Amino acid sequence: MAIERTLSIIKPDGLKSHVIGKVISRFEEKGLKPVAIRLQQLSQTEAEGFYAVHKARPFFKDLVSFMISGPVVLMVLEGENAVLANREIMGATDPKKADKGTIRADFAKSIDQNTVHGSDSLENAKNEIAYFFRETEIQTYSA
Ligand code: IDP
Repeated sequence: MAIERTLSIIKPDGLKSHVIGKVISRFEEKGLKPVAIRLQQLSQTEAEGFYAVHKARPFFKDLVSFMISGPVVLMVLEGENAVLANREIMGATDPKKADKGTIRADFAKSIDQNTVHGSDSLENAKNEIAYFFRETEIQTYSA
């Protein structure tokens, strides 16, 4: 089993519905350790850059507006197969299709306000972590 790091974001709806603690507990309970955490208001430029891969999609403008509608929690999660493990804990993009017990099924309102972001590959995780965190902001600690 490989120890990986992945980027997690608790989106503005997660802060407005006061589930930061519950979301982080889901990760910790499944062996994903937060090794960096920051609360941040993203600028439009930061949100557009982060979601640049979706630039041509019809929902891009609304996605960016939503992501800057309030602060987010940026986190680096570390653990065994962290990229896939995080995606499983998050659930499907559309909360209506997400399995029961996943973060999106339990806390998200809609596909465009779906509470969490998680990197979808190890390569993207590396780039997304570097987009928001310097290596010196990421800590290590054992169980
Ligand atoms: P993911 O967050 O599950 O990886 P992506 O396909 O990478 O899903 O899309 C990024 C984000 O864009 C989603 O989390 C969701 O908030 C938004 N999004 C994706 N597809 C749609 C859509 O069809 N309508 C509205 N928003 C969407």
